[in-house]
Amino acid sequence: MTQEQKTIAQRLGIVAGVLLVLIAVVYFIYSPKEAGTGKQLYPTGQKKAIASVFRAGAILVDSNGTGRWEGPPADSLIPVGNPGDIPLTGTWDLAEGPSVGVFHDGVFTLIINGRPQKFNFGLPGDLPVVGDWNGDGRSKIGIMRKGVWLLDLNGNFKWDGNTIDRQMSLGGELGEVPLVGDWNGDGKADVGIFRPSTAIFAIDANGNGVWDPQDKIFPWGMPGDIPIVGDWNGDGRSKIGAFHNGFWSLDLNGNQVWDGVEKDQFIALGGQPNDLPVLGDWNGNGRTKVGIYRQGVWYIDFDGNGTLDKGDPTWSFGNPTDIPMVIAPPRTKK
Ligand SMILES: [Ca+2]
Ligand SMILES: [Ca+2]
Ligand SMILES: [Ca+2]
Ligand SMILES: [Ca+2]
Repeated sequence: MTQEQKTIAQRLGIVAGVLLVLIAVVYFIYSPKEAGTGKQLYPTGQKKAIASVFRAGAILVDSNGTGRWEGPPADSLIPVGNPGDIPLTGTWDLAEGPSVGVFHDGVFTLIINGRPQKFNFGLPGDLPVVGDWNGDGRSKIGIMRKGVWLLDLNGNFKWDGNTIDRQMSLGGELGEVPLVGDWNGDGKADVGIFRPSTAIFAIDANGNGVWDPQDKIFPWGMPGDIPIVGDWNGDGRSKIGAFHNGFWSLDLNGNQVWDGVEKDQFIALGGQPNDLPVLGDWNGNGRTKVGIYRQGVWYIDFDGNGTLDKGDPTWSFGNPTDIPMVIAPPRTKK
């Protein structure tokens, strides 16, 4: 090899090296993970519930969990929905993690891999529900229409008929509130209703998608109460409760009977006219705790001792006309 050939070889080597570095840099910036899945709304590996609000045309998420709005990229602003839509949250895609969406007149618009995707499921006037009906870890959609439920059991966001998906009957009176919870703790979401006119709950307690003698119908709270669902004691089963003018009653032991404050829980928290109840596992210890959304301020019982004290933070996230949403990973079987 002559000196000239050596020099050319060296230069070619340098050029090749530089090209490799450039390719690596370009790959790093535009790697499939970054380009394909979009931004995760909820930090990976977390268990704590975080704040979010629906505002006409957008959902804002406190993605970094600081309890205040810092704007993108620390937090997330997702343009989706219109005034009057019903906001939803769920883990539509396991790799993406907890996400959001809206329902309007039989159309679900869900944010999947960072993009809005529309699914026709149900009709105008239906009430949307979200749950992990088959226990695979992913949230699925469904609707309740005057006591008739259509649940997307196989999770393809389409109604495939009641042999592949699930149709069931529970409730039927006007004004009933659909409820979703894992009443029997098997990792699959079950349904129920609250009838505000008479303060009656009815739940598919054995979670078999059929109303049968093992299910439960029982009085709880007072007419006009707002029904709530959570795992108050962290045993893996969802329980019910009721909120009314700042007073909360929780069926802590999950037997569908009020056993007094020794075994169940009574909480006084909130009570101003426009207070909205918010529920979440604020500290990630496996128990659902209560909180109040008041005109954009979140007063949350962070440590779950049933009272607001100095260990409980106050979050400023949202404005007076926003609808609060709590975002967290789906519960899994214990
Ligand atoms: Ca389906
Ligand atoms: Ca269940
Ligand atoms: Ca049943
Ligand atoms: Ca009880």
